[in-house]
Amino acid sequence: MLPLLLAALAVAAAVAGASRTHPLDPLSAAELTVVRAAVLASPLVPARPLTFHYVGLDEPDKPDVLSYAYGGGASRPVLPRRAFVIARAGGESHELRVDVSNASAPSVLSHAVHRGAGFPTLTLEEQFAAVALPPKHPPFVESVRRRGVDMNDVLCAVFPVGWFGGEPPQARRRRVAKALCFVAGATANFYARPLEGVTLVVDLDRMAIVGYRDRVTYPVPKAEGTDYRAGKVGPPYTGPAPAAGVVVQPDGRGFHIDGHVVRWANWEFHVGFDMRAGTVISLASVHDADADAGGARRPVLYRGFVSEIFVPYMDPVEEWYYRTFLDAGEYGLGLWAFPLQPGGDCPANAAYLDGYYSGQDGNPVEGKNMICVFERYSGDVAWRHTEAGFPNQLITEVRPDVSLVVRMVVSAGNYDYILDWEFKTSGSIKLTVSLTGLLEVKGTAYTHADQVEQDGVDAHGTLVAENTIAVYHDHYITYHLDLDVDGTNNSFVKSTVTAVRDTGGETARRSYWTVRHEVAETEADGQVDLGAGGPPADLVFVNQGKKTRMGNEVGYRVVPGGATAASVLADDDFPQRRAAYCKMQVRVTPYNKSQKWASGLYADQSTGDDGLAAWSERNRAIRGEDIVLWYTVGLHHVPYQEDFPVMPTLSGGLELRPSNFFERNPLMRTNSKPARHDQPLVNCSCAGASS
Ligand SMILES: *[C@@H]1O[C@H](CO)[C@@H](O)[C@H](O)[C@H]1NC(C)=O
Ligand SMILES: *[C@@H]1O[C@H](CO)[C@@H](O)[C@H](O)[C@H]1NC(C)=O
Ligand SMILES: *[C@@H]1O[C@H](CO)[C@@H](O)[C@H](O)[C@H]1NC(C)=O
Ligand SMILES: *[C@@H]1O[C@H](CO)[C@@H](O)[C@H](O)[C@H]1NC(C)=O
Ligand SMILES: [Cu+2]
Repeated sequence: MLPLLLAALAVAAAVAGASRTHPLDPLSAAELTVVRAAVLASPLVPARPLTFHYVGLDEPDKPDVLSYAYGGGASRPVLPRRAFVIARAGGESHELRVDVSNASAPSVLSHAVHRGAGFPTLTLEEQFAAVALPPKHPPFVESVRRRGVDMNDVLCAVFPVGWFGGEPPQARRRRVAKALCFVAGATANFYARPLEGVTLVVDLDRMAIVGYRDRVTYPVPKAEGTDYRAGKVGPPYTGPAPAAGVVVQPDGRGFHIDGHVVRWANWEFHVGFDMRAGTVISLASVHDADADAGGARRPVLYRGFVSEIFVPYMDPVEEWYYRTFLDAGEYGLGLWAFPLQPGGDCPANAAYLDGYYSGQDGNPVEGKNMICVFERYSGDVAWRHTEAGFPNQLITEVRPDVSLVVRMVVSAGNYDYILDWEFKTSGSIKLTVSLTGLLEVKGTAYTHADQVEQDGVDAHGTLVAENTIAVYHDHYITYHLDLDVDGTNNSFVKSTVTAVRDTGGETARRSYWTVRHEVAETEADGQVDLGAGGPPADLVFVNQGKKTRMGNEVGYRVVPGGATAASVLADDDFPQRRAAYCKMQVRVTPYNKSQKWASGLYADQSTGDDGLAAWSERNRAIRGEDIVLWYTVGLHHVPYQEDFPVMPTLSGGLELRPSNFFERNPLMRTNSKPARHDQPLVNCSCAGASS
């Protein structure tokens, strides 16, 4: 009895000790432990075994959080600490809300059984269990033997099956996934060596193989030339090696982290961690030195996170048609984030945050160094001017562009996504996603592109190595960005550049352009296809109740940062129905605390009936409301040989840029120090460069 009691006391102390807990802090290890105990003790879900598929913060209602964050001073309300849980038991998905405000008396506030389509995120543990099955499956053993492969070299991975029609009662549908296998052998890059043609189907609830196919046999691509580990890649190119980078901050870091709150220059924001979304940025606000209040904190973003990453492959053949991944909903971005490597993933001046999530058994799992925060200076200029107009005098003013980056890396199987939030003293927030990692490749008999051409077939990809086709695919990274520009009452304005013909004028000019402003009334007006080839427009979130001293409505605009592909799949194609939102890069919806996941709460085997596209079809009013921006960064990925065996980073993103938000350029008053040239910060032997 004693050890148990002590453990309970320790948990209570840990929760009580966190009296400084911010209402948006992710659930701590101690809180996750209390959630687990409360769910297992609840008579509402008696069936066993019970597995935890999602445990996350059920954040307090937005008005309460806003008054906590901006209400000021000692009158901060004490807000409840609650968890939202999705658990599987008895073949059903259970939703529970658990209050853990008092660790010694947690209470289950609500319970519901999910009756609609779709299943929760796959746990890591069940994926490990599933990939252990094939080597014990006699037909698979035979397939491996027939290909002359040693079973000890075989590794498998779990692939969600998607949804391809059929309308049986959703609750009766089996929770299945496919297992595909690869050959490691002499390489770490087993994804480059598929056992093409072999597909296993695993029932995840029964943890048994329920389907097996060995349809076609292609040679397993060779291991040579596929490894990416240092020492396995052959000699480096000749020529001078790039010097190792250095970061020197003689006065130390410029930012402060207090719990999960980061303060830097004119910015303040909260960094959270979620097993599905990964990094969550909340309550981002800028201190405005020019504001009437003098240094007032002005809200910009209430909550922002990656809501979904949709990756459909473009080969309709039996082994590939279903590969239409929803990485956040099916796999979990936080679950597949791994410790960042200091000096490589993040520079030497970075600080790190850990993340805790629930394992399948509900026990907390610590993820070390999940998120890094660092100041970046890459030699760029924030603003400058040289004035040569004065006789005998040259005025030059220049400020270095130092920004603050919050980074996470998600390695969902073969791919790696580097997800950056960059805060700039100009008031901008830049969001960047960089793709790297290993391509998903298909085994083939082809060894040269001429053979493909002679056969006159669509290879559905690029031959990147002998017997290896890198299949065409897309990446759609959808951000949920709840902008609150100087408050929650915002409108979405399209400011369109409009050409005007002017022939009867006083001068010889015949045309010019001007800007027409159009306020979006409903969700239909809030949809923008950036690739539609219409006239260029600025997309601005404004607060129509707040004006600058000049009388302009304060705003933030959305600046696409390249990568604006939209899905070209047919509207009635099943993967497209599940991710229908990918036809428009920009959508605006009214805020609803429950509408977080673009692909729906239950993404695995979802049918698209509960996602962003379905919600915005209600065409609700969005003018003068609390509204949310959904922005999809899209890339059609045609692989090239340089993407093999590991892909150099390819980036896209967007910028949220102040637009009549400040009275003038806020950089004038930021406290950024130019590098001192009397004391060089880096040791550079320039004489050596000519040798
Ligand atoms: C927490 O719950 C315990 C057990 O019910 C109770 O004795 C205690 O007063 C509660 N603490 C608070 C702060 O409500
Ligand atoms: C939102 O702002 C508009 C413009 O200032 C105003 O007319 C409207 O009443 C506001 N709505 C709410 C709910 O405050
Ligand atoms: C909020 O979203 C949920 C989930 O989509 C929906 O059931 C609910 O009706 C929405 N609430 C409002 C007020 O629209
Ligand atoms: C630069 O070189 C000087 C002289 O060799 C040395 O004292 C100093 O520590 C070096 N500074 C850095 C940042 O490496
Ligand atoms: Cu790709």
